[in-house]
Amino acid sequence: MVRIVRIAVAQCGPIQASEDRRTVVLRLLDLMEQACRNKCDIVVFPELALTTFFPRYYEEERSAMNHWFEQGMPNPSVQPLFDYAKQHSTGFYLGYGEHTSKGHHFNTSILVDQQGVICGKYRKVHLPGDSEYNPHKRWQHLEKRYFQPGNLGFPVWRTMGGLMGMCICNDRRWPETFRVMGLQGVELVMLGYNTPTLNSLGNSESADLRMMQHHICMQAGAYQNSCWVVGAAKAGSEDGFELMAGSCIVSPSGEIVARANTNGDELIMHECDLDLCNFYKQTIFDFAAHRRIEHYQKISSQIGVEPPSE
Ligand code: CDV
Repeated sequence: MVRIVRIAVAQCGPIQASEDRRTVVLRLLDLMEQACRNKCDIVVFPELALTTFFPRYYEEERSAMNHWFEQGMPNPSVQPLFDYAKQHSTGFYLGYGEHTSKGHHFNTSILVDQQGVICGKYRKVHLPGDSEYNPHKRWQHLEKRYFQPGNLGFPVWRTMGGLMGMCICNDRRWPETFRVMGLQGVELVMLGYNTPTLNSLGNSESADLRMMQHHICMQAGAYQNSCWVVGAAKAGSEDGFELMAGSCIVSPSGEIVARANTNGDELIMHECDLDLCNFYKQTIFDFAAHRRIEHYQKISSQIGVEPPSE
C-alpha cells in the first residue's frame, strides 16, 4: 500500500507585538482552510506561531513575559484550530510558549492528529542566545532567559500513517537532533522557526549565506537519516526586526521539493511518499549495518571542545 502524506507548510508573515491571539488564530485558520481545500493531511505552522518572537525583548522581571505564554493547550483562543482539525480531518504542528502548572516555561510544539487530539509534545532542546542582556548585540535573543531547555528528548510518534518527529528552529542546526529521531526510524520531521535574516552580532554573514545554512542543515538531516524534513518560517518584519522566509519541504534524498517564495502568509504543499525513506534506510544509511558506536562516546559524554594536549 502506498503511504502518501500530503503535507502543507503554513509559512506565516510577521506577527506584530500588538496583535492579539484571536487575530493570529484567524490567520492560521485561513491557511488551514487553504490546506484543507487542497486535501492536505497535516499542516505545519511556525515556532511561537501565536505571538511575535518575544525573546527579542528584555525584561528585568521574567514574570513580566508571562502574557506571551499559553497556560493550557488547547485553550479558548486556539480551540478553533482544534475544532477545524477534527471537522476536516486535518492534523497540525503548532509552536507556542508553554507555561506549565508548575511554573516552568518551555518553547514547545505539539502535534495534533486528524481527530483534533494532541498526540505528541516536544520542548525545544537547543535554546540559542543569552540569559542576560547582551550589549554587544544589535538586538537581543533571550531564549535562555525565558525558557528552560526541553525535558522530553526527541521522541517519535506512530501517527497519521507514519513515524513522525518534531524539533524547533535552532535544533535543526544540530545533527544529533535528527540522528536521535533517525535511530527511532523517523520518516517525517516537522519544524517551525523564527530566524533573523542577519546575524545580531553584525558580522559579515549575508542573508543569502544564512539562507543557505538554514537549508543545508535541513537537507543534511533529511539525507543522513533518510526522512522527509519540513520547515515552516515566521518571516518578514516584526516591529522592524527582520525574519527570513525560505520555508521548504526536503525529501529523503536531501532535495528541496517545495519552497516558499514570499515573506508572508503562504502555503506550500507536497505529497510525501513515506516509502521513499526505505531506500537509504536500507542501503547507505542502514544504521544496523554501518554505525560504529564504539567510536562515538564523545558525542554523549562531552559538551565543549577538548583539543589534544600539545
Ligand atoms: N529561534 C531560533 O532558534 N533562532 C535561531 C537563531 C538565533 C540563530 C536559529 O537557529 O535560527
